[in-house]
Amino acid sequence: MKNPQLMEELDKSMDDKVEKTKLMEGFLGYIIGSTQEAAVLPPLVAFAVRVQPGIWEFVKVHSEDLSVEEITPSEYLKCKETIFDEKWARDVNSLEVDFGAFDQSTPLITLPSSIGNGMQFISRFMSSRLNEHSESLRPLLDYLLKLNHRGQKLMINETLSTVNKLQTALLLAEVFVGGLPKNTPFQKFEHRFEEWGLVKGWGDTAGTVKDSLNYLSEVLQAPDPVNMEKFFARVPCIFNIVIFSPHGYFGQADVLGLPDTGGQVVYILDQVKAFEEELLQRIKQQGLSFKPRILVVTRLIPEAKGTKCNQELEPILNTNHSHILRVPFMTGSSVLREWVSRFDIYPYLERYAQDAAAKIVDILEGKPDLIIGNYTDGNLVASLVASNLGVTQGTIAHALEKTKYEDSDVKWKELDPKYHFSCQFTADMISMNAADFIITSTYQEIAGSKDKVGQYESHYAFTLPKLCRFATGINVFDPKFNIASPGADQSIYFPFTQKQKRLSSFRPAIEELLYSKTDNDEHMGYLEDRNKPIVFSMARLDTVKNITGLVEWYGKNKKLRQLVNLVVVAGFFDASKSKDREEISEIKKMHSLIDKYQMKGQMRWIAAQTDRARNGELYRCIADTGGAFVQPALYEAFGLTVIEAMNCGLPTFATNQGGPAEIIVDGISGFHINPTKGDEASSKMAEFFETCRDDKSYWNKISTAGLQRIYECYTWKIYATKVLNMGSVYGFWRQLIKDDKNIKHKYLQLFYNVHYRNLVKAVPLAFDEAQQAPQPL
Ligand code: UDP
Ligand code: LCN
Repeated sequence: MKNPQLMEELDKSMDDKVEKTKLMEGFLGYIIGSTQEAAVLPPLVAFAVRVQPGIWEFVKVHSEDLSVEEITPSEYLKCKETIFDEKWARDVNSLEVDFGAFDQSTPLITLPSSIGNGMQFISRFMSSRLNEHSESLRPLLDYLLKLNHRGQKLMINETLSTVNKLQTALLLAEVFVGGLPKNTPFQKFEHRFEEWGLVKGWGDTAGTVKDSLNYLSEVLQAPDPVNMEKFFARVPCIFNIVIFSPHGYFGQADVLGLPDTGGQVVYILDQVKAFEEELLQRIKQQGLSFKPRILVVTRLIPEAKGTKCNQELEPILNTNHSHILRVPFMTGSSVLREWVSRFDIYPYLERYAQDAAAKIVDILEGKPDLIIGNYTDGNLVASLVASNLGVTQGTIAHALEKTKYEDSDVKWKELDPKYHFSCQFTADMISMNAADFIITSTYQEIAGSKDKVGQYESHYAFTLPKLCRFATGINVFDPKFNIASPGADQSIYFPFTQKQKRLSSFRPAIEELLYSKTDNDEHMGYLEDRNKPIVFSMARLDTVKNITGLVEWYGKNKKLRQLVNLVVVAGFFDASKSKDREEISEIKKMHSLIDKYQMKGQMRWIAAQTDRARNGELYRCIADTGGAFVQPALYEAFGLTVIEAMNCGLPTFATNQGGPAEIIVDGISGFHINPTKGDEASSKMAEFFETCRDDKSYWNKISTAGLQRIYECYTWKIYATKVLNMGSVYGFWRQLIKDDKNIKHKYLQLFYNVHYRNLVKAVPLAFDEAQQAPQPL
């Protein structure tokens, strides 16, 4: 039973309203109100109570005497499993995994409000670790002694073999550079530095060198988190970054809107640009002349549908040192030629990780310094490669599928033929636990909100009956969690009011796209009254994106239909041309809704749009009509379209399920809508447009507040600084806890080998029509 059912039952069982209010105001009411889920096994009921974000209590209540007993997460999960598979639940030898057992010496955050600030917490903890006794500083010295790039020593050389020697050298050097003009180039005093055992990497001028020396001196004297963070932001330890994103069509043009190809691609391309800029700036400031390299490693798809996904190496536009590297999926000795759904990708990943690692080392002429994974497949591959090469690893979920589909864990068996969640959730567990740090876009992604469980939080204790019970999957209080929100490319998504920057060359095409009266491959339906504002939405045609939901809400709401037109950009119109199961069913649903609600004349359906620059102008043209953007998803992990629309000054209504709830402050910088309450959502929109009709300034007020929110919280510059600092801090942290890390690593390897590999064997291989069915690997 989920909380709403529980409340309903409570309602039914208590007629007396006063009694009920009394109960709900008391402690028992608080517990029931905070219960997320209850496993009902008469005469027992087991409750999973979420006291605060991240804090759970599990209790068992006996319905006869109302005795309450605290139980462990494992015991709670067993109660839940009993409903699905009693035999397995009772079997003492059922597979139970407790990753928490390996983190005994890892400090955990304790305050829910600090969740997601892992780096600051780690800096504090590292300071106290380095403060413990006279030998505690040795690991920092060892780390610095090993620092090099492609064999060239950095910061210190081997003559500084003790902490005392290092401290003396720093003291001498600091006094020396203090006497130089601030802008004296490092080359001018490089020889002098070498006499003290100090080499390149401290800075490009006397001024920056002095600051770096000082940060380390302070840390060695009495480690403190502020200087620790400042010092690690200066350490030259990241030059080459590898970013994995195997699934979908990863490209720079003609790919957006294709199946499995959306925000993740946009995010990574923008991220790479921001990383490269930040790396160039840092390397210069460090006084070094190395060139950074960034490789985005994806899948090579020979049948590329007119995209460049069949090209092995492609330079990334607007960068000088970054490339897309495409590595094919192999089946035996042949290359898989066709796109394969992200849900069916698992049999290819192990071999892919090996092939990709070899290519990467070849291209970079060595190991990368940081590996970042994206989504389940990219994170698993990143874990395999990072563990193989011994490199710091970060992961990004973009979306955790478990949260998108209700009860997809306990009902995994039902869903497995279609989604292979057994592989996906197990792979997620492996990479979350293997990662040195986890990058998230919002707090809610980790720990939800007061009333809603976070995506990662839902992986704390969960079970896949008959397969594996995760007594501790991942703990959101683990300091590996960090929030670094993405931005939107502001050269593309800028306010509609910046008239001189507007891309007027796109106008005729956009005019055609929105208003022409004919149907073709790119658009269908038409807008009879072009004086009405436009309600606009754009997304992949996935079930969770709920574009069909929005069409239905609009279709049903007469008032809204009178006030505005509807334009949606999503997928395409011919179901027989899609190979994506969800897309096929959504295409069919879309056609039937348009017929059912007779929407011709009021609604325009436009096929997926791949030109980002034109899309930017499209958002602005919608703003010109006095319209709004609607993001109606049943669940949205972050929601890049939300920040794109807001960047263009378009008032935005977005789902309250997931990231958008945090991006938008309801009623101020936009509006929240509840995707499960369509009538309420469409009324809220109608109300907005009525108010705008009566008060011309209201639309501008919301538009301006949306922009303000973006500039304060969602930019790529803030992101790149944070994430590169994470790479540096966690790179040292993993050395500091290497013994514990090794033990967990061995366990993860075992789990991968004996459990995960077996699950993968059950996933059928996709094979091309032109090819023979390939043999299993
Ligand atoms: N997008 C696009 N054309 C489409 C559909 C989507 O260009 O037909 C872009 C959209 O502008 C955004 C990204 O794809 O940049 C979708 O990201 P979001 O985070 O909204 O959702 P995701 O697809 O990642 O789940
Ligand atoms: C995947 C999603 O589903 C979106 O919510 C995100 O905005 C996108 O990735 C980028 O992180």
